[in-house]
Amino acid sequence: MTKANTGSQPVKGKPAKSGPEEVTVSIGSGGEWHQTATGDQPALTTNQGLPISDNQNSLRTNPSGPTLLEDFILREKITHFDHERIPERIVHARGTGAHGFFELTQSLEQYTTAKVLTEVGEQTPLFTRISTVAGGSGSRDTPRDVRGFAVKFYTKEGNWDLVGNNIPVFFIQDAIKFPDLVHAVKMEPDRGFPQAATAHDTFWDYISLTPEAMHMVMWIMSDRTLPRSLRMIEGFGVHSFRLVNAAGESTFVKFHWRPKLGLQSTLWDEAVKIAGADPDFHRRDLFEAISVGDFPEWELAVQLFSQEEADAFPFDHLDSTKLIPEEWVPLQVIGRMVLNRWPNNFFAETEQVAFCPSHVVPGIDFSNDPLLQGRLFSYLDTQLSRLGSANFHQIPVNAPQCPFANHQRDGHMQMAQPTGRVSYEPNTLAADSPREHSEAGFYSAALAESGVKGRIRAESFADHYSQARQFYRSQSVYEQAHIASALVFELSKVEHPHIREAMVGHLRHIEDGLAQRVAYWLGMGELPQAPTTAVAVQDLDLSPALQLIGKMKSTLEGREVGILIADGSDAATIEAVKEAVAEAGAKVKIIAAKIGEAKLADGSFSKVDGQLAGTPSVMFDAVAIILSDEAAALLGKEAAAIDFVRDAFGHLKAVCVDEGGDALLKTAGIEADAGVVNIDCLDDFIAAAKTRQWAREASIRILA
Ligand code: HDD
Repeated sequence: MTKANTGSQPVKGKPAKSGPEEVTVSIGSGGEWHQTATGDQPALTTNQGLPISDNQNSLRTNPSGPTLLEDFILREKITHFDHERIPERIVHARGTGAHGFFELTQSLEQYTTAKVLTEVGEQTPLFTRISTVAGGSGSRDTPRDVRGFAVKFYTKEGNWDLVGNNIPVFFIQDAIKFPDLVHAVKMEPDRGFPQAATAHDTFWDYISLTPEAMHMVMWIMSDRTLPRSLRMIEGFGVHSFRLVNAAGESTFVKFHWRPKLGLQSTLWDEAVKIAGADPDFHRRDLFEAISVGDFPEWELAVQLFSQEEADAFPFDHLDSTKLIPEEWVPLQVIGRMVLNRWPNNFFAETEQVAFCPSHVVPGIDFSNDPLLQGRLFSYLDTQLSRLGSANFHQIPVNAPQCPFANHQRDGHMQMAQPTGRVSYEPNTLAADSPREHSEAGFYSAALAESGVKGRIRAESFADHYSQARQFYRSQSVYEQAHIASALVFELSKVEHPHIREAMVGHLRHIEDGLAQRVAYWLGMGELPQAPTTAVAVQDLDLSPALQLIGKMKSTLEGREVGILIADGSDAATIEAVKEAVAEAGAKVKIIAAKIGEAKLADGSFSKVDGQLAGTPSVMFDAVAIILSDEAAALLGKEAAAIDFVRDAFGHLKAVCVDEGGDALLKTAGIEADAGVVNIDCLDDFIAAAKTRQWAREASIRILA
């Protein structure tokens, strides 16, 4: 055995080596554990490769003496630790990423030369990072917020980054406004709060002075910003991009990601409670799905349109505060994305991945959207300060997976070791050095540009309300009510009455009924004046495709059902629910007040997956309550059990009960409705569990 320091004196000098090679664990003088490497294990070393004999005690002269500056091992370890953090992203700091692939199912050869969009059946590796926007990297997963949806395709022709959001429009029309928008939404600089929230004065002050944001305001106040799972959100490239074909002709394109599992959101109260119960709710969900091989999948769809078609739209296709309704330009599905591998290391990959909208491949080009044009600069710039080096493309998650070569050299943290004396082009001295490629190379779409230089906003960008109105009016009554409640919540947190009034003024252009609702609950006497508009607000045709409820799938796939049990619950009933739920494609968790096992009525035991207080019903899409009469009486006195059923009911979930479950519901004061199903009608429960009980909402919330 390796000599261990088991005595009261610290080891001084080298211990004598003896005995076979095996792991030795011993307690040192400070009471800490030492683990000594065997022949099979690598030695712990410094960054210079020096084996370390003691990783627990620093170098000192005697047991009560000072630590020596000479201790280079201590200094190296602490110095590295002190520098472990890099600046977090100014926005989108909290994100979750995974590897996967894109498979093209329909060629766009007619429109583009990009191989990733023309080679049907090819699988292009990719890395996707989904994020919240406002919160810091340590904030929670479920604030009301836009979700970033960034995909890096490692194509054969270089990296293509499609850096979008789960909302198809944006707050502002010109990138020069972005720093102000972000400063307004982030925590207020004098007080350092609120974290990950828009419900504060500076955000709404800025928004109230930015009428172009009103369309986006409708989206962010809708349940789109409260996703149930990252696997259940859409993604949008937002801007009009260009596809360029072999003849040099270009077509405008908008990119859409559509989740295979359909859209699904939580309710506000649910999202708030999830944040407390599991701040990593979305990250854990994605991690767990990928670990069990239930790979998240999205369709990639495109909207294609010509300049002539764009000219006929009643808005400007270069304005990122506008979308093109699916009913006008239908979506064509061209491929699918599957996320099938969790990163080996969060920091190395998810944190260091660097997306830039300027990363395109031949055949994909930009439009003159002034928001996009500014983004083309911003991302490269931010990566330089965030990752600290112009060589950030050498970090494995950022490196192209196709050959790449140029004459850029040196710089901070250079990893490559180019050989030879030539680092310039053209040259005559290195015949095999990289050259321009006239065929494979990237060409910008050949467009004629002319005009008078100036700080210009196109007149065609002037209509700020018509699409906001179209969005609001296209929603179901429940969704409209949620938008109104969200606005009331947010504006109720605003301390300055003039900001609230300005916002309600804007709402009047969207829908007077909405303005009235919000004004009422904000306790405003009279409706404030609507601001003057540069152009008349139009009544565009409604677009049902903008609804969230309309895009939810009636399914239990990818969902989870919680079964609340206790000692004495009926084994056969539990088994029947488990089977039916599993058959419908959902996961099941057994919840009880006591962790470990529950002894069932027939003497058998059921494993318990979650403790009641730590696994509230907000974690599930539907619940079953299966209890003996005694257990129901006991749990009737337990707040966590009452909350479990009240929240499930209040969050419009299907609830399946046996007699004991029914008794608990009664104790909780719940009046059963069509979504509360007796265990005898298990099929009805499964059908109800596949959706939310929207009709219930009017009985538990004021929707007017
Ligand atoms: Fe941005 C990050 C999406 C406008 C400047 N943005 C960032 C990320 C996403 C978006 C998904 C996170 C990428 C990741 O996971 O690392 N941003 C958008 C969308 C926009 C948009 C869809 C409008 C259509 N962004 C926008 C503008 C600017 C920026 C107008 C600046 C002029 N965005 C940034 C940034 C970030 C960023 C500061 C922060 C971290 C980063 O880039 O890598 O450069």
